[in-house]
Amino acid sequence: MAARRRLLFLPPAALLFALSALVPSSDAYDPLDPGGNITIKWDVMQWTADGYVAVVSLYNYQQYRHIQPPGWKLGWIWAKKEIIWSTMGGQTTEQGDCSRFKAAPAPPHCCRKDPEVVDLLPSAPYSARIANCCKGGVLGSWAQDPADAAASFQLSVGQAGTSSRSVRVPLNFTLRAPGPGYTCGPAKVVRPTRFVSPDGRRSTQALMTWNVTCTYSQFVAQRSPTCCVSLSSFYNDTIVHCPTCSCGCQNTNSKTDTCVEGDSPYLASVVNGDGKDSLVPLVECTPHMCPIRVHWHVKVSYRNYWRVKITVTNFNYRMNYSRWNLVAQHPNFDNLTTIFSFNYKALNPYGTINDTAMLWGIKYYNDLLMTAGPDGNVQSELLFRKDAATFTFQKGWAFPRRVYFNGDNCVMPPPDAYPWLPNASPRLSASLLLPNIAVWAALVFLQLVHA
Ligand SMILES: *[C@@H]1O[C@H](CO)[C@@H](O)[C@H](O)[C@H]1NC(C)=O
Ligand SMILES: *[C@@H]1O[C@H](CO)[C@@H](O)[C@H](O)[C@H]1NC(C)=O
Ligand SMILES: *[C@@H]1O[C@H](CO)[C@@H](O)[C@H](O)[C@H]1NC(C)=O
Ligand SMILES: *[C@@H]1O[C@H](CO)[C@@H](O)[C@H](O)[C@H]1NC(C)=O
Ligand SMILES: *[C@@H]1O[C@H](CO)[C@@H](O)[C@H](O)[C@H]1NC(C)=O
Ligand SMILES: *[C@@H]1O[C@H](CO)[C@@H](O)[C@H](O)[C@H]1NC(C)=O
Ligand SMILES: CC(=O)N[C@H]1CO[C@H](CO)[C@@H](O)[C@@H]1O
Repeated sequence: MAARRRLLFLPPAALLFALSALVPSSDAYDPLDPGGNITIKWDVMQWTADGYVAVVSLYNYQQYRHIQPPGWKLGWIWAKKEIIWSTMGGQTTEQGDCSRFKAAPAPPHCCRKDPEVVDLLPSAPYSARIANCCKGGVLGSWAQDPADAAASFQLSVGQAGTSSRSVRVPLNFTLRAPGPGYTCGPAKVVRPTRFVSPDGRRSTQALMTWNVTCTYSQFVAQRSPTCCVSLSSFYNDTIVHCPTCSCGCQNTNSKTDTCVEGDSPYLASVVNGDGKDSLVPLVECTPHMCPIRVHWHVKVSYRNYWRVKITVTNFNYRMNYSRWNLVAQHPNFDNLTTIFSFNYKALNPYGTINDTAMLWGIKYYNDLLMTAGPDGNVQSELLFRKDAATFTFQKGWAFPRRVYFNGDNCVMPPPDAYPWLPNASPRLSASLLLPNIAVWAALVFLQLVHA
């Protein structure tokens, strides 16, 4: 009964999405950003006495998924016995065992079979930099920060042979951001890149280029959800809270392990204590236990317009979300008229329906979502033009179909819990429809019997 009511209540599009969300998938396909990937490009720039110098670049082609501090880590496995003599703009996390190079004038930078490179910090000295480096591993998203969506470092690789015929592309690339989530394909040798000088008067060419494509999946990240959605409206006093245990449950035995009470006298010591720099969220105790809550409030209905207020609240004591972003899907985004205090970009992955919007903070104003507490929220209002053919407050139409925060899908309340219009309850429509279904089924049955 409950399941049927839920299905009747869903609009067809939402039903499809709800069904697709039920099927766990390990592939990294994101319907709102179908082409999203991070491409890693190796350009072999010159041969050296025993190897080559390569510039490695990361391009974040994802519309709304960025990499926050402490940044990306790129690893691979050498195909032969390569070593890294030196780096610029990045460094490996470990040197490894370089004892077989005792005779070398300077020890190699890294002798591991499986090196892992991190970006240098913005404070890196000039002599260690190359173009596009040294952002502390932060990579902007394509829609939000296209100018900051690329990063590069340079490697001087030894023992790889001295001609293109003996170079072997590295294997098994891994990209961590810095945790799991990305899966990288094999390196593919592509046409060497051409570089045009700034004045456009000369072009140079890499000797060899190979590309690797990495895609993200929340499933691979094996993360519990990180955000949830709550709803309210002017036409119904009920606030529909985030579903209980959206992102985890409070462990009643040892509360301090999983969350802290906002008014706890130990708050400061817990926040600054062990694990201060940990990536594991330390959240305020709530029934939903999510680090982030997105609240969608249907605020006013005018004659030709209607207004929504969005509030994003941070419950995580350990994280300032810099350059946060939100993706929301609602059929009325094709007639968004005004948006206050957030940036907006229509995402139109399929070229026709633009019912999906990306929202993010205005630089230096609200692009930093502060840690849990009185300042830990950002807000905006959206004004939509009513389209007489589709607009309705019934059946939860005014609420979003799905919401992402920083690229992760947020847990929505079940559709049959959405605030109802007075005198237009889903129970009513269900009870009106059910007898019809029963009558129809009886007719079909009778026809079968009589045939
Ligand atoms: C990666 O993204 C770029 C830009 O959207 C796209 O052109 C390319 O086809 C994508 N690569 C793969 C393997 O999906
Ligand atoms: C590289 O990955 C493949 C397939 O995932 C695996 O079979 C192989 O053992 C890996 N190679 C190394 C050296 O780890
Ligand atoms: C390789 O990656 C670069 C950088 O993203 C891109 O411009 C180029 O088109 C890619 N080449 C192929 C064949 O995918
Ligand atoms: C968050 O940002 C504020 C102001 O920039 C800073 O004082 C605070 O230490 C930061 N907190 C964390 C956990 O990074
Ligand atoms: C819908 O998409 C089209 C094409 O991408 C764009 O020109 C238009 O501004 C979008 N509409 C709104 C309200 O953003
Ligand atoms: C408001 O919506 C809730 C469901 O979220 C429902 O239980 C309640 O009856 C509604 N109130 C009115 C006045 O319709
Ligand atoms: C009421 C109204 O203006 N509706 C418009 C919403 O947007 C679509 C597509 O942009 C138009 O065709 C409608 O006229």
